[in-house]
Amino acid sequence: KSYQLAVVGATGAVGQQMLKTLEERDFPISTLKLLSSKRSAGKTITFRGQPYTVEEATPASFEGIDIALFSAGGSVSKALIPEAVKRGVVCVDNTSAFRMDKDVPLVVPEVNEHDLQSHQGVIANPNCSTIQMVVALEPIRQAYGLNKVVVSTYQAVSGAGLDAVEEMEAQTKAVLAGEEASASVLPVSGDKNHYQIAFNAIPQIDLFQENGFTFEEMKMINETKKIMHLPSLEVAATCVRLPIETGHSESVYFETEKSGASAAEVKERLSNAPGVTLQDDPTNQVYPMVTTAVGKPDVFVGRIRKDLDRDNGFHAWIVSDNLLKGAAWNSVQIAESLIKLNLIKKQA
Ligand code: 11C
Repeated sequence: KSYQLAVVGATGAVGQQMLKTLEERDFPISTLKLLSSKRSAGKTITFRGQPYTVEEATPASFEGIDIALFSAGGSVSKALIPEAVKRGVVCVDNTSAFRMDKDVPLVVPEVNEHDLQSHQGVIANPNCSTIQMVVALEPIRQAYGLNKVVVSTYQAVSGAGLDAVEEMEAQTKAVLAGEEASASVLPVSGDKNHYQIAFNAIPQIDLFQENGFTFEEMKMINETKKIMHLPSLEVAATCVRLPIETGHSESVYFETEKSGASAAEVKERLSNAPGVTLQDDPTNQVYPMVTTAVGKPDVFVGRIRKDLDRDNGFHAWIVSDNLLKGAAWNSVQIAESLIKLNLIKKQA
């Protein structure tokens, strides 16, 4: 069986990784439609050796499509996903547009693949920084329960799109040449002030909310509870942007429900967990790093140690490619799970 697939946002940072992942996974595609906003329509992209012209996404684009992967921003998803669903398309949405809707499953296959069963045409792909954290925390929850999570992130610029990556590169060159570095994208294009990311750390990802947390931090908090089905889990997040092109890192403190597990037992659980690669050997300086994680689909976990004061507290360092497991790979994995579970109705 093969499927009529549409990729919306095909020219973006995530869209490009989606196409690469679909090629690598040999995804069963009968016809492929590459769609984008008006701005990027007309570009040519090669897929499996064939040139495709990117078309502007409109409601009519979705006629006859079985599966659509959306990564063209929240407003595109909000406008077009209802139109696609009306036409019988199963949509995997990589934006935050529908993530917290109660009828929309928010899925990381290693954690809650079973939630796909209840989909009504839309499945949301979580935020990148949430995904890598829950992949690492789920095996802990299964073994010991989970009460509390405190995370600080060290996030790459590609999370904010290709414009942000270009801005960082231009600023880096300018600073090294002793010139003024101009900023117009980061920390977030929709806010009043813009700051240099080159040689900097910016403690703002997305807009501030009334409670003092940023939207990125609130995404990590709310999405984690939803994906793990733990509404009363205590979660706090501080999200920081660093001048790294791709690969998010996270320092995570968590408290388990059961006390008494050793760091060695936690490592053992993680070493057998799906989607996790354990890299934890301090005597040989083995730990996860962006430079070794990028380009790979897994979530890399290390630096696991028991808290010095709390018997149920642990610290870990979690790294993953934000464009792969954080976005493109997780979306393609959701599509593969939908096929495996027979949850896509093929259209005539
Ligand atoms: C960032 N995490 O690094 C964001 C990007 O909700 O899917 C992903 C935004 C989202 O800026």
